[in-house]
Amino acid sequence: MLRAIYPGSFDPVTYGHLDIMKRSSKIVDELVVGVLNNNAKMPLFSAAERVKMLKEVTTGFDNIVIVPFEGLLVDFAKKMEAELIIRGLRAITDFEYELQMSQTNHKLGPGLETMFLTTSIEYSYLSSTTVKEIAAFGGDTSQFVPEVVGRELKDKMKAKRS
Ligand code: COD
Repeated sequence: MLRAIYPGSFDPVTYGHLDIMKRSSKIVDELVVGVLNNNAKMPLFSAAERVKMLKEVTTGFDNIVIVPFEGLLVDFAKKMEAELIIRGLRAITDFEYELQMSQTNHKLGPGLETMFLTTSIEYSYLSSTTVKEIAAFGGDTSQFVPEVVGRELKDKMKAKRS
């Protein structure tokens, strides 16, 4: 049984993340989407809100589970009995950070491998940061995030303004 972790902030989940989830869930037996719970990163959405959105957008995928985590990724991987970390690569700008992270995780957790899936061309430009900026200025995010996430973004931005 091959269990992998796809870790991230998912603040919020975009179609780019979903594409990586769908593709990697076909490769492994179980995909654990690990949602970082770290307020020091000042996320727009709480971990509970991000988990809720992720659960809604992955209904129908019976081998994807959504689990929040705190602390080191290697400890979470050990706890979940996962042997593989999945990460997405968009552009060369992602590479340096991803390489450093995968090598550090390999040192901290011997035997823990990282597998990279290159972004699908239609999502190569897409990031949660851009989506948040569009939403902050009242723009339409429907091309970038599922409907439920778009609604949550609108509500969050409205609440921030009031
Ligand atoms: N297309 C394809 N892939 C994409 C796209 C897209 N459009 N957008 C994002 N992705 C990929 C990213 O490249 C990444 O692989 C993944 O989706 C998640 O992205 P984010 O931005 O939501 O998540 P990150 O990069 O902020 O996640 C960082 C972690 C939470 C994994 C990291 O901070 C971590 O492991 N923290 C725990 C502490 C720890 O162990 N630190 C030591 C590690 S060296």
